Order: sequence, then structure tokens, then C-alpha cells
Amino acid sequence: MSDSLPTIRALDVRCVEAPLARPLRTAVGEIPVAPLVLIDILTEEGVTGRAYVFAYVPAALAPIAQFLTNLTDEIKGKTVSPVERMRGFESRFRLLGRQGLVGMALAGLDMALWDALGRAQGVPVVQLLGGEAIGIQAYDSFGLVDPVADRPALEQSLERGFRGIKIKIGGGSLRQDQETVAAVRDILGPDIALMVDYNQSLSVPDAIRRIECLAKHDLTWIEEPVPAEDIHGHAKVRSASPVPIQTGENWWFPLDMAKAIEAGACDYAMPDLMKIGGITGWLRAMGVAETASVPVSSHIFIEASAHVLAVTPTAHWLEYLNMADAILSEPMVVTEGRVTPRGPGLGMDWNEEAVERYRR
Ligand code: SMN
Ligand code: MG
Repeated sequence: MSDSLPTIRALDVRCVEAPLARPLRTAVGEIPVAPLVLIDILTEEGVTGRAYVFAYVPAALAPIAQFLTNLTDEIKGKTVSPVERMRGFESRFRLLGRQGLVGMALAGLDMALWDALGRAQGVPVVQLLGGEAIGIQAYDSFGLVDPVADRPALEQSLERGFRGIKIKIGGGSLRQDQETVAAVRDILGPDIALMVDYNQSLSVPDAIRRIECLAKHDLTWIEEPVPAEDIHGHAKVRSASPVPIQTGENWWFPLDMAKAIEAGACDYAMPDLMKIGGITGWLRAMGVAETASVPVSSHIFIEASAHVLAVTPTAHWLEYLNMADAILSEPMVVTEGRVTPRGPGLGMDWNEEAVERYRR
């Protein structure tokens, strides 16, 4: 086997709006389709590294894609080393700053570079990281639910073997939250973990009041009760809360995680692979969580998250929210409520016909 790394030749960047099996409704707006930027890193040696980023809104697709394409000249002729490429970008964008669309684009590149590394060696990324392809416990992630209309879907999740379910609440009255949580708990029975996500929609006093009233339903966590950047607000809610507080999907890079944990903002952490700095960022973040004894779950990006959770010392739950199924040739499978990382690389191949159909 060659001991040199493949060399980057070109980038192929495409945008899609992938249909979702369950359009996602949150307390702060709806996500009817998944706007994804697909990144292919082509190498001189013929290996291709692939990853996608989730743009949240279609309006962010074109700017992310254009920015990525503009980076081609910066990485052409260089190796597929994620650590070296990210080191270069950290310095290159020190003045501009990396939060927001820049960070999303860089994380996508990082994931695609890890994919290329794995494919070049013919192994799954989890193996490159020193781990092996173990099954990770996953919870099925719902949006705002109507316990009557969505009952069949919730029951189907249990039939598929999920041992945890997350629903979104908020956007209405406390009474609505109480009725929804009580009805969903009734459908799930006492043995299934139930998590609820407020998507940053409450004020600190309202969050404290609502959580107090919901605690009797045996909730595994309350997620992002107040605006994500308000880490001191989260800490206030947490100190009054009988239920563990989960946050992290909006932390930018490992330093945000360290600051939130230092402020006592959460009991649990759920960094998002895209906002935490890709796989390279996650590897650093998981050390922060380990030293603080904070359990770590993932946020979307199910395919890549399975790899990194398998080597995370305090791994907790994988969020099963299959944003990319419609454009993958083989979507991830859930076996007895677990998801297992696949290879080579991150184990994702595009369904080219679907990509063309949903292309924007
Ligand atoms: C979420 C996921 C994807 C898009 C928007 C919001 C979310 C979650 O908060 O935790 O699933
Ligand atoms: Mg959330």
C-alpha cells in the first residue's frame, strides 16, 4: 500500500432539495424539504470523497455552494489530510471569522476529506479513528406532533425497534405542551425514553415554569429551552430544572462547547457535526465532554455521526433524523434501535438519478 495521501484535483458541488419522509415542524418554523449541498472531492488518484451539509433554508444553498467552489484553488494539488486542510483554513479565515456559512462549508469539506481518506485505505472512517463498527443506540426524532394524527407513525417507530423518541414542543401554550407530552407518553408506555425539544422558543422564566409542569412525564431531557447563544440563561433554567438540560446543536466549534459546559449550561451535549467543525472538530469536542463527564449525543448527519459516536468516550444517543435518504443509494438501516457506521469512508454514495431529480 502506498504511504502517500491522494492529491485533490477538483471539487464538484451540487445543491438539492431532498424530500423528507416526515416534513419537520418546529416551534420556530417548518422545514418541508432538506436543502443539502453535496460535496465531491475528486483526487488525482481516482478516489472521491463525499459529504453533504444541511443548509437549513434553500436561500443558503447557492452561497454555500459558491463559496465551496471558490475554495478550489486553495486546496487543489494538496493532500486529502483533513487536519492539514483545516489548519490552513483556520489561518486563512482568521480575519473573516468561521461562524455561519463559512464554517458550514468548511465542515462539509472536512467530512468529505475524511471520507476520501477512508476510501483511499478501503476502511470505514470509524476504523481510521481507532474504533470499530459498533451499533449506536438511536432515538427517532419527530417534529411537532399531533398525538392523534401521528399515533401510527409513533407506533411504527416502536415497531422498528427504537427505544427513544424525541418530539418538538413549544410555539403554543403550556397546556398544549402538557397535553401533547402526556398523550405521547401514553402511546410509548413507561419504558421508552422520551425527549422534548423547545428549539430555543422560550424565555428563561417561562422555561422554568413549563419544565416544572412537564417533569412528571419522565422525560430524558429538555432540549434548547431558551436561545442557544444564551448560555447563562440555559444555566439558570438548568439549576431550577428537575429534568436534564440538553443543548449543543448550535455550538460553533469546540470552544463554544467548552464555554457552555464551563457556564453550567447543560447536563448533556449534542454537537452538530457541521457546526462543531466536521469530524476534526468533533474529535476535539469529545475530549472536552469526556473531561467534564458530559454524555454526548449527535445532531442530524446520521451517516457520519455513527462513526464519531462509536469512538466518543461518553457517547449517549444518535439522533435518527434521516435528512439525506432521498438522495442516497443506500440509506442507513436501523436494527433493534441501533445504527452501525458503514464504510468505506463514511459509507455514503449518491443516487445520481435522485440527485438530478431534486437538483436546484
Ligand atoms: C433540528 C433538526 C434539524 C433542523 C432543525 C432543527 C433540531 C433537532 O433541533 O434537534 O432535531
Ligand atoms: Mg434540537
